[in-house]
Amino acid sequence: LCTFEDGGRRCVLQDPVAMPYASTFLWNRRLLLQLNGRGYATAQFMQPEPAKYAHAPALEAKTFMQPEQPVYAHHPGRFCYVKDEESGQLFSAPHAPVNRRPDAFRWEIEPGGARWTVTCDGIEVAMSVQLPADEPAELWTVEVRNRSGRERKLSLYPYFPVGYMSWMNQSGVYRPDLGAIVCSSVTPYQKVEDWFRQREFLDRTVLLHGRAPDAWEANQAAFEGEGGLHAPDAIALSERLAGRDALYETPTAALQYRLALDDGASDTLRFVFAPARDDAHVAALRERHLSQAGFADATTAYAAYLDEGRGCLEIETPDPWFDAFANCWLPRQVYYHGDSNRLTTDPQTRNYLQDHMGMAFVRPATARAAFLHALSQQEPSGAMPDGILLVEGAQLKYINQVPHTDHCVWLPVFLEAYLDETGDLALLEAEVEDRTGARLRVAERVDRAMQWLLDQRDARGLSWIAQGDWCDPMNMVGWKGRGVSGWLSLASAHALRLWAGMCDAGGRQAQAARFRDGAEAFNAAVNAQLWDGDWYGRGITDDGVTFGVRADAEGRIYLNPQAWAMLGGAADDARRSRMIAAVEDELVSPWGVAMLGPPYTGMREDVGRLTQKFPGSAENGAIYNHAAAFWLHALYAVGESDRAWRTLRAMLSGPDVDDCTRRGQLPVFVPNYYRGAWRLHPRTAGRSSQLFNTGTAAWLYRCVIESLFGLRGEGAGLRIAPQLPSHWPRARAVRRFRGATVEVAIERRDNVATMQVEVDGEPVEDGRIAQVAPGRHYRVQVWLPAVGEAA
Ligand code: CEZ
Repeated sequence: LCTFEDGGRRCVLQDPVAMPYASTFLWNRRLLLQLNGRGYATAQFMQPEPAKYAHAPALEAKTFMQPEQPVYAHHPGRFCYVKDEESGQLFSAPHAPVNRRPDAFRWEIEPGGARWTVTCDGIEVAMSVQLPADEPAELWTVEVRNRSGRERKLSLYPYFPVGYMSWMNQSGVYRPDLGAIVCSSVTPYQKVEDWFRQREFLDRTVLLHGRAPDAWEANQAAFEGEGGLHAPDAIALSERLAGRDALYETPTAALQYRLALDDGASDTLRFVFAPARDDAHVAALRERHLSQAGFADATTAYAAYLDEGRGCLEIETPDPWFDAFANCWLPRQVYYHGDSNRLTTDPQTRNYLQDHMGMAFVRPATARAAFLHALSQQEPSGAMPDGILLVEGAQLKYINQVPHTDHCVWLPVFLEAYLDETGDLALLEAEVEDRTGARLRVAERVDRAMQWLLDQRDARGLSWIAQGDWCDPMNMVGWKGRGVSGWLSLASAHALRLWAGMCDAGGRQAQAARFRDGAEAFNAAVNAQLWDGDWYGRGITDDGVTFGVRADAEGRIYLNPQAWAMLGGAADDARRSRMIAAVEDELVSPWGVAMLGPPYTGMREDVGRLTQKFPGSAENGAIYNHAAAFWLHALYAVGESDRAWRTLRAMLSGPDVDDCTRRGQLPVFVPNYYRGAWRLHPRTAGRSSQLFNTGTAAWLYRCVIESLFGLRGEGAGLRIAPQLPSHWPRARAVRRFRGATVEVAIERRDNVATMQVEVDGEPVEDGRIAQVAPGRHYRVQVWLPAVGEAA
């Protein structure tokens, strides 16, 4: 059903219906394109806010990429109909809209593109897409080959629906002078000031062709007629598309090529599908891209772009799917987040800092710049804003207008990873000017942020939650100003302890002591107020009700407080084992660890919007991978390697076919959630959100590098302490670290009581390369105790 090829760099799905929503995504800095195997697509581009150029027939959400997007016949997509001129038989590639069962189907997903090869009645159609490195445009190739053993007369109809563009003004027309179907619109607006922003918009959607077609259609209704998309009248009832325009009617872009192919003969067509501003822009698109050389240039440029984000680790383990994911797809997803900032102009501060925590392992200079940029938007109070504005004129929108109180936590969390990876202590001394003109060193700014966390405590010593913390939709625990977050109190303790450690290292003992005391106070408060016997409660509402505790029928246990109590030192050994046991009992499923349980089945007004989400979806008890990744990180922190491995591997589908079809997820990205609620809704449990925007990627990559393979920066050196699952007899890795290459072989061996590390043949007592020299190549051998003898 689904396999990896080319050393894991190509993922292939062999069936168009078994995983109908399985998807991949492509991006550049200005365009995001999610494609599913059947050809449906969801895209957005930046101008500078996210905008659409292919629309659904009805209104669609534009705030962020939506989870589990359904598709329907008119869903945007990129298709090619094929008609046998003699028999009238019809099929379409990739699969929709005709949905005819193909004789062969292959969807190949690669880091830089996707390609479908579909065969029906001896006609093979290969459709592929790639992107330019830095321009909103899709470059499509359609190749048709006659493998039927006889001569064939065919019509090929690339069909790129454009959908309902605008209620103010929309139209479509074929422009022979531009070699394109040009669909024009005016982005709707009402406020006069919007016009001056919008007049630069790319309000056209164009389908440019390399070779001139025999016929075309720009009118959606005329194209479909009574036959609908499965057998459009324009194709089924006539020899030629009729060449109609759309005049304040829904436009479309359909072309027709009439081909006579001898047996074995083939033909190749190229197209560009893109938003455009005006004629000159359309002409420039043609000029730049529409040739074999233009496409080849784009391939090279995009490959170079991807190469900048190739990550710092190559591994070989007994699990080839995991290898493919960790070597290629995971760093790619981390890079996507860090380089595009999820294609928003005001990323949530916590997302921005965590995404760039991941970027520290991929392109540290970008991570550094992002951290400084975030700090330049710190409030004079020390608070961090809800979102970080990335471009001139950007505004805090949507969720960023809702006050959340956790943003400061992510500063030391970022710094820990970044400094371990780079050793760049100079960052702490860099000066950052804020909007008031105040210039402070990074260290002083983080001091202030930590002080802000300390200040935002109630009389019990717990953190106010306002309208949310890490959990976005937990908006009604504290909106009246009294409710507190147990998780945030624990996370603050962790952040303070991390920062205290960095203060120590920088010779700032007084600050270190102050923050360490603060952390202890947080932990003591949580231990006094929120320990529920077997786990920590999630918080206390405005009305003084503790929730996330055994007494709750729904939302009885939340994962995050347990994870962060382990990270931040609140839980002693006894509590830790009780918590781990409780998480096993209540939250662990075959698809990973759920974020809370049992899911809420109705609104709880003192918890908020999260309880209204569908049970088992998103924050309401899904296997929310971002939260599971915190848990993973915590498990590694306390040496729970086997449990950690199970948590980690459950984030990834396959290779088991049932697992793949149930999740519907290809192992080419980690989705933000898999459905939970396996007791309430067993039928849908495990199903992927198909949402590739997630803080999971950064944490997962960090855990693989620093914990599973145990190759973590420490001061001027590299600490080597792999935590392989006990059923792995061996594994290998190549780690790029501060300009050096470290080649690692890990093996279990009888008669070894504790881990032993040799560097270039010499035993190293503390498992550490003390001073890593750039340019050097190290050979590391790690011996682990054979299973059962682990010390
Ligand atoms: O967004 C994510 C946020 O981007 O949800 C996480 C949070 O930590 C991230 O910062 C957990 O709450 O509004 C909502 O209800 C949702 O919570 C979304 O905003 C959610 C989506 O999954 C978007 O990716």
